[in-house]
Amino acid sequence: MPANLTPQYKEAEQRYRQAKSLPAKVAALQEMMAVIPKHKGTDHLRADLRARMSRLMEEVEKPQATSGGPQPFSIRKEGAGQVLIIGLPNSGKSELLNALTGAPAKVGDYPFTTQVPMVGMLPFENVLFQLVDTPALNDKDIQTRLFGLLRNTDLLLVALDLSGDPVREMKEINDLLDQWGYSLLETGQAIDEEGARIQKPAILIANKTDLEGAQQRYTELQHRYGQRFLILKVSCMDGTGLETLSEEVFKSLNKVRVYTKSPTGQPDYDTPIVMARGSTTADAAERLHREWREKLKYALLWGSAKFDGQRVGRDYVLSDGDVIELHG
Ligand SMILES: Nc1nc2c(ncn2[C@@H]2O[C@H](COP(=O)(O)OP(=O)(O)OP(=O)(O)O)[C@@H](O)[C@H]2O)c(=O)[nH]1
Ligand SMILES: [Mg+2]
Repeated sequence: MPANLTPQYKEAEQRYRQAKSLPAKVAALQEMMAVIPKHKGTDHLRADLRARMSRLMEEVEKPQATSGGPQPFSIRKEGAGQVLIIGLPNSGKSELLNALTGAPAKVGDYPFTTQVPMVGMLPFENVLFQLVDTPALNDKDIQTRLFGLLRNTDLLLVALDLSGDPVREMKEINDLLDQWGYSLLETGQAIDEEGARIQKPAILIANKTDLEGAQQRYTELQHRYGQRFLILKVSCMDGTGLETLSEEVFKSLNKVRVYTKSPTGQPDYDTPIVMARGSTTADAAERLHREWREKLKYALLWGSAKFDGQRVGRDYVLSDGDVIELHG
């Protein structure tokens, strides 16, 4: 299988082999991923590079036993899903976190204000998402750790600046993601587990719509990327578009909320079980209590059932808002 590797690739590979430090290895591998010819013949090799990068990232993310200090880029997931705000400098990532969650992220009218990720909780009806503001994607000093953080996240909000050139920004972001082995999942596209890239669901956030000329740039952006991605027009300044954002986040995360009730009681609508779309009554039972998975014989269902209180089996696929009564 001829891979037709270029001298540039071979040079980077040599540097990779000789690299002594972790950052040097990542940098060389990053270059190999960037310059490798992209065709069928290199599919295997690219998947292998991506796996190597994953392993390196794991090492990067691992808390250093000696340092003992805080690990700001290693964030424990909380809530119904983790959502990362990414983008270039000054696009309003931190302002967006503040506007949506009230978290006090530092905002500046100069680039690279944010140096470490910052977390807030984003409410939608009766659930909370973990929203994370991140440093600019093109900040070389934090790239290794930032792209490590991207690996396990559930959804990306790509912040674009309508006062600049959002189409160019989007291209630059795509290139950076590509270099680090990522790609954005497009509308209607299913995740390809075998693919050479880590695909991440994403919503484009066209920010600063309050500014002069923003509408025209939004139209251009929509024209260029609207078929492939959901684009939301927002302003952190006057609040435009922010009310609907959390609902779109919920939809993009592909989750359902299910409520349980006892035979005599009422469902508790304040504490949903949040599960991936496609989950079954047996999955819900397990979330309630581990033994319930084995114990469950059937459930009574209100919501997506044909009639209230319909009896359904263990493999019944639940819909958002369903109420179930478990029977062992
Ligand atoms: N007019 C207007 N200005 C905004 C809006 N959102 C953010 N800004 C301004 O844009 C500048 C950059 O905002 P930040 O939130 O710091 O941008 P950032 O993407 O976090 O920047 P880095 O941390 O440097 O990557 C600040 O001066 C904000 O006040 C908006 O919706 N409208
Ligand atoms: Mg910031």
